Amino acid sequence: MKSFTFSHAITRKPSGSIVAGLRAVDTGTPDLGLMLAHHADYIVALRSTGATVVELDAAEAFPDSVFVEDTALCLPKGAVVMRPGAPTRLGEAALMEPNLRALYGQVLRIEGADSYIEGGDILVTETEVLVGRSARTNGAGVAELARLIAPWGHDVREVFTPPGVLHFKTDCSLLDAETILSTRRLDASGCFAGYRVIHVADGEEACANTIRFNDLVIMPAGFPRTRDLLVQAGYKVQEIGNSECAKLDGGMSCLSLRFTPKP
Ligand code: CIR
Repeated sequence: MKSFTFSHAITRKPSGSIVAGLRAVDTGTPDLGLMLAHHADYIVALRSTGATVVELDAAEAFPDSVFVEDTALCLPKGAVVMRPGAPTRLGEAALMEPNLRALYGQVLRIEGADSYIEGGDILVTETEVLVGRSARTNGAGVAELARLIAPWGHDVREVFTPPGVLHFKTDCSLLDAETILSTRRLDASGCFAGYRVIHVADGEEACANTIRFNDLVIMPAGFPRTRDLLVQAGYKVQEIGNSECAKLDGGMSCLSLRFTPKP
């Protein structure tokens, strides 16, 4: 099975508390109505590929809970519940766990008191699992993940999220088995040696967080030069409005967990 083909996705509806979501820089309060409309478009796009999309209810107690990707890593043989490094997000992982148990035979958990790791820092390719250390993901978290998933046959490679960038995948995405979409600043670190890399257009770094979901590359709207590059490279591109999530440093990958569960 390819690392970009999925039968399922889990999403969570944005809640009214999203206005209190974490952000590096305040660029304005997100508009819940517009975010809900974009979120609905996102789910339509996922479903258009034939996938089953689980829509979880909004969780008011957790302002950032729409960004479900950070709560778990979903692999073919099982799921691993994360330990988010943002204190306000720690409880989101436990909230996600029963939903994964309902779909997967095996669900493990990052448990070390010193281990922190968020799904946004993890890029799964055909051959390896790249994990970027960041302000949210530390060495202990990476090491614990590596121990947990080694028996499932996964090699973890620790890499580094550029300073000032929220997550590793803020700056990159998997486009197909060999190809990564990346900002120049992340690719310059050398972490993608051996892969084919397509750079986002200069000035369009904010669209590096896209997803390949079955036959679609789902990217944020408003980045026409990168969109054209991807179309010319032969990808089927679907643009989704992301203005409100972008105010909270969120993008296309953050909004779903994507997987094919094994019972
Ligand atoms: C946060 O700072 O945690 C949220 N406002 C954004 C999370 C984005 N998630 C992701 O990139 N996987």
